[in-house]
Amino acid sequence: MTQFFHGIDKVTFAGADSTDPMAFHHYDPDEIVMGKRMEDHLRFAVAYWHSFAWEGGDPFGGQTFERPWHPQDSMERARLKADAAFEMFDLLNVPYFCWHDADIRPETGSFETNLSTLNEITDYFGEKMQTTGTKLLWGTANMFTHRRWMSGASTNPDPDVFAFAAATVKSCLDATHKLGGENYVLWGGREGYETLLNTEMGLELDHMGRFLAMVVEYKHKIGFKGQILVEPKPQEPSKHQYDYDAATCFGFLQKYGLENEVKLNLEQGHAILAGHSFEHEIATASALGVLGSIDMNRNDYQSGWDTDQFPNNVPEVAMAYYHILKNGGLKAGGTNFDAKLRRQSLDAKDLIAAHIGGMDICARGLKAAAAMIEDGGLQTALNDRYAGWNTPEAQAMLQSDLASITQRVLDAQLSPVPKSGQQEILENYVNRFV
Ligand code: XLS
Ligand code: NI
Ligand code: NI
Repeated sequence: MTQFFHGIDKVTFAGADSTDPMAFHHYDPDEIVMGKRMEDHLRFAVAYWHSFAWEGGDPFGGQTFERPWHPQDSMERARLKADAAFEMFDLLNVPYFCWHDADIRPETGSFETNLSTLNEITDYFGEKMQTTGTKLLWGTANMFTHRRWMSGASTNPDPDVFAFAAATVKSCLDATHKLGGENYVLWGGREGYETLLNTEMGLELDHMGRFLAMVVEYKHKIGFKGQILVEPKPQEPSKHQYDYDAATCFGFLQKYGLENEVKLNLEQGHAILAGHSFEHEIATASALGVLGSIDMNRNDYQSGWDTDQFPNNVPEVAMAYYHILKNGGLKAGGTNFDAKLRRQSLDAKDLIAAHIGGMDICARGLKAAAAMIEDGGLQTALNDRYAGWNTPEAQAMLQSDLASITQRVLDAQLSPVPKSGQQEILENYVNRFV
């Protein structure tokens, strides 16, 4: 046991009636939901960056957290951080984790040194994964913090930065592959622009498309079987980001012929920033066949920032999982808590409690979603609403043309009668489950 988590016991399922703040009340990994263990539905992952690398700063103040592995400038402290991280995965019995290269090794500014420390620390992870059984949901490259990325990574006007980005993603994909990662994520926080006055947008999009194609080519070359995922976000840190939302990303993938190779990692907070609900983004990705994985962290509805908070709203989470279950579940994806503590939450206990809360909220949401699926009320209402499309005339119309359809409207003297959309009735229905 590290000193950091000293005195904190393994978190267990104590049931809904328990008042123990350090126990699960709803998340029981072995509970069967729709024929599958809850753990296998939710596939929880801890985000290394927010939980272990973030130091508690905000735009007005610096570090508030004092961790024994701060400052994060040596391999010795990188290993200490890993010891604490793996201890927490074990305390929470969380099956997965995710990392950026920059979270796990010190930044030296030299590609060569960063590469060797990345390889060294991921070997260390490999040993720990063997003993704890924790798996890697996804790896990714941080191509937004260091000043070299300030004008973009693959969309940078400087080809040397494109090269640096290519080498960086190669190294992170190699490390993800080595650790048996099940996905690889690309989030382009700086792939966008601040002003069109200095931006050649078409060129940048072409470079980003070619870059992603190279990632896919390399994945096949090394035999990486995981999914390649792009994470949409409309802005922050860039004023305008090219991967605005699920629909925009799909259009981009199609333009560059990658829609069958790349799926999406959707984040609730990013959906909110884009002016959508999380279920809108999930349903859009499902409809377009690109639902990959989720980052289950919310924003604050008043501040308008990407505040990365742990989920705390069961009805919202329930509708997200409803659409996920309707799509056949998360498959190779998972539920990653890309969420951080509030900067006043200083203690190790706060970090554990945050994950307990997030996991419990997701468990409640999943169970409510499964109950709605099993009851079938929403599906019956949808079937009724679209029943007209089951008739042979309606199906034939889709194979027909405007002139013949017009003739049928005239011949049959069609006069459509509006029907209620029953929104309130359906909202009341959902309220029975959440
Ligand atoms: C930032 C993103 C980031 C990605 C991984 O807003 O959510 O954390 O998930 O780079
Ligand atoms: Ni985010
Ligand atoms: Ni994210």
